[in-house]
Amino acid sequence: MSEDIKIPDIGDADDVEVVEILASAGDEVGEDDPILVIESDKASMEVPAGIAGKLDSIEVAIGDKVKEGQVIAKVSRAGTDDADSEGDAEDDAEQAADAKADADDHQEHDDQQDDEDQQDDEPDEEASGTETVEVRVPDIGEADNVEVIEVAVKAGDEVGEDDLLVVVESDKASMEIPSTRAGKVVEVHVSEGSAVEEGTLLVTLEASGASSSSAKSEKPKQAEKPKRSEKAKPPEQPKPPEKAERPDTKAQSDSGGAEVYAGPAVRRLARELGVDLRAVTGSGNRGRIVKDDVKAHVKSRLQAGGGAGTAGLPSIPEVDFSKFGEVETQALSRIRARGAENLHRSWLNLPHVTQHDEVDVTDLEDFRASLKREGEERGVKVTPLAFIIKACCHALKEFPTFNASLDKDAKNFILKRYYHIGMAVDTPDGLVVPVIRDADQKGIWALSEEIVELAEKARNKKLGVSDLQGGSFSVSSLGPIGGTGFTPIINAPEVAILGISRVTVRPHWDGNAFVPRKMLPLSLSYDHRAINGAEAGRFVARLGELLADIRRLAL
Ligand code: CAO
Repeated sequence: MSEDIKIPDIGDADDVEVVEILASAGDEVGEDDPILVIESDKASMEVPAGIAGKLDSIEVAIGDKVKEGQVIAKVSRAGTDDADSEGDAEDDAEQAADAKADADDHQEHDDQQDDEDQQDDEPDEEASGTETVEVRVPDIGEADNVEVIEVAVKAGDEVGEDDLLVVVESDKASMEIPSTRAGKVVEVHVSEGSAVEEGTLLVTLEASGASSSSAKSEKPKQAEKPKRSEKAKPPEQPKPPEKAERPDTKAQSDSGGAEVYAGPAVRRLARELGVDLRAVTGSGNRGRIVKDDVKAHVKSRLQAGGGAGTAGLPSIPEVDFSKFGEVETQALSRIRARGAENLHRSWLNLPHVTQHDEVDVTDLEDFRASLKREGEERGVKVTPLAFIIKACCHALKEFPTFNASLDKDAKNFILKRYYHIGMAVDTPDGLVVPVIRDADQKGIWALSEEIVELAEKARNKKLGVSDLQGGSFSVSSLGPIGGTGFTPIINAPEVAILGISRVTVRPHWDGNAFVPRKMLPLSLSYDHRAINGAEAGRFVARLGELLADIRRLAL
């Protein structure tokens, strides 16, 4: 049986706006899970389910005006039968009676408080000149320990009546604390992150238009008299929802001045993600920032990739190089620009480590030389690369996590049962990485043919999309060019790449004498989230064994 979720006691407000809906029909909710966010001109508040169970329906829409007791959703209580429901109904009735009694008590108390305030405030109305006014945390209705999340003023600032001074936030609500008088800020007593409670001194003001020179003595719940004259709650308290129409929002940040219009859940999300809400464009009602805006902001900053200053990185200063000599501006080719984006993304997202080693390929090179005549007859040039790719396939079968990707949350390996090896090719337009499919099933002749074929296609811009997709591991050979080692960047979402440098002849101690051996430098870069150092060391050592004695490739 469905039960109603209702708007709880929200102070003396009777018409507040639904600004965000956080759950939908079918959702399983816990007692404390927020269902929606309501907001008045001064405060926003998450409304929790209050009943754990499955939501049957949401009865309000964004923009609706709601008041205490209004049904906002229907829920089927988790793990109850009808008998329980009856019991619950009785409990509810009792609770409702208690709540009403509480509310009456509060009203009485509030009325008394108002009378006191009225008296306290009377001398102020007669005053003229300047007066020192202390603005304190008002009755915040729930938690006695809330956090200051924004300080909108500093000493020396001139503020108007109702200008925002400080925003405080608890687990469930954020509240703007405005200045109750126009004047000059003498001292700010809190900073962002300060824990405060009812009565904590926030700001001292030199208020204009009053003559008393001594600091106004403050009692908790007493501050300056507002313009309103009707009797209700102590007027100095920033109100919980009071009226639905939201006038100009002045949630200014301490350093900016740009307006921030967002609820507690959004502010919390922004803080968790390190997002400055002043930079976020709100898509909600009247420009209110909603969670999706924060997420879209983060996404666009990440997608900006190479853009200066992204993701909180310090930006590289723009320099006018023409001050130092003649310059020419040349656009990056499309391939180079796309490559730059991919490389940057991989470099930023994957913790790269590179394992260097040297492999004795003397026997491999002798064997390769022996194939020269046959190769000429076949019209195929055999380079070390074909053997290296073959050896990689063997090693990848023995070390499956190298032929894998991590899933989005880096919680699972996606192990690939195919061995499609990407091969970095240097072209005049930039680097491309065509893929040799099922390289493990191909012999040295077939691999050699395909290496030449793909390199030619790459240089003649003849590669199709399918030639560039599906790689599970990559090899980047700078052997023909030179070098003793380098740090290749992983072709994400792959988790490893093997860099090859130039073979050189080196003296090797064979136990009796130094003998000349051909040594091939290997540089394996790996994603340290997926692969640890010992595994990388073993993988490279195994590659060394296979390349040092290529008969093992036949085993
Ligand atoms: N050490 C010494 N000589 C080597 C060698 C090595 N590790 N690897 C290849 N060579 C030799 C070849 O045997 C060949 O010599 P011969 O003509 O005398 O037989 C010569 O160098 C040229 O080889 P190649 O370039 O024609 O063929 P390849 O199979 O070695 O490489 C390809 C093909 C496409 C990978 C390569 O041409 C290429 O573009 N490499 C650049 C890749 C790159 O830019 N990587 C950096 C990316 S950043 O991570």
